[in-house]
Amino acid sequence: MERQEIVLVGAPVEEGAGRKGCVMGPDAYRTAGLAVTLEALGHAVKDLGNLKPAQTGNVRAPNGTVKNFAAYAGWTRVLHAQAAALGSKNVFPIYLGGDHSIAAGTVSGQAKAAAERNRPLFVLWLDAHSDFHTLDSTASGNLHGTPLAFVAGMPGFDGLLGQALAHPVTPQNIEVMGVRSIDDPERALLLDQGVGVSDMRRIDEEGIPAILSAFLNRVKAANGLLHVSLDVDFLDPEIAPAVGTTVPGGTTFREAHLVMEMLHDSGLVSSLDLVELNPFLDERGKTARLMVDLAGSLFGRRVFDRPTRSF
Ligand code: NNH
Ligand code: MN
Ligand code: MN
Ligand code: MN
Repeated sequence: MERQEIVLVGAPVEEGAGRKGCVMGPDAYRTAGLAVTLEALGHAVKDLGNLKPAQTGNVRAPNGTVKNFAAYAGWTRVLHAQAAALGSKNVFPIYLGGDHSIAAGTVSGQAKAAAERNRPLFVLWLDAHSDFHTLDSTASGNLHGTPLAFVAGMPGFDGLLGQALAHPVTPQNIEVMGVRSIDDPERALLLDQGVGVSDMRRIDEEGIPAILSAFLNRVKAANGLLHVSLDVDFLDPEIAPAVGTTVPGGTTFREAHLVMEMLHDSGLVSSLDLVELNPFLDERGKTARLMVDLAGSLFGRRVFDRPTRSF
């Protein structure tokens, strides 16, 4: 990968998660050395600091189950505008969450910018969960369980931006990888919409390379841009405890790095979310450091800078 102009955007959001702490996420990535790690790989890094949510005077929750809907709308609006602006420039944005609800704004904004460049946006959603609830189907009311349905254009979300989503991501251009917890209404909707899902069993049986290269080939053939949304709980809780929704049986250290290394080599990734880090639950910063390390692999860290042979 040639030298990239990387822009860091802090989104200290915790209202979408069921427990507090993700508000500290952006600063934990800074403390863990995200910028210096990327600079050491030869990239330029600019940190825009942390955003604040847009004011949403008269936004009302669509039902009594969803929690903190006005905050979700305020963050989605500011992040959508920021991502649409950054997506039209020759920079690589990294959105520092914050819980996964930030992706409603980041992905929809990147999709708008991609549409304006006549490029389809593909999304790789690395997560223990599929986050494909609508505002009607969520039982927990935790809005971090809904952003992927919003960006895929599912109905009922118009209150978020105050208007219908003009540039949804085509559901068939989404791959959800690493899942091991899907609620029944999500499962039905994912199947109905043709979203690609590689659950942990499929990863066990087929391995990361086969699954990921098939997806990347599709992105390349379509001349697409690729947004990667990395939820901490994609990783096994043994190596990444700092998340409020741990699910056993996640990806290993090497599986996760291999995903990032393959993504780097593809040259197709154009934006990234790092989400759900809850530093309050971390063990001496190990999860924050792992997330930074994974970003390092995405931006070109490798053992050899040229092919090796074994004999
Ligand atoms: N599906 C569950 C819900 O909607 C869990 C979502 N939690 C996540 N998603 N951490 O990544 O409440
Ligand atoms: Mn998630
Ligand atoms: Mn447009
Ligand atoms: Mn998750």
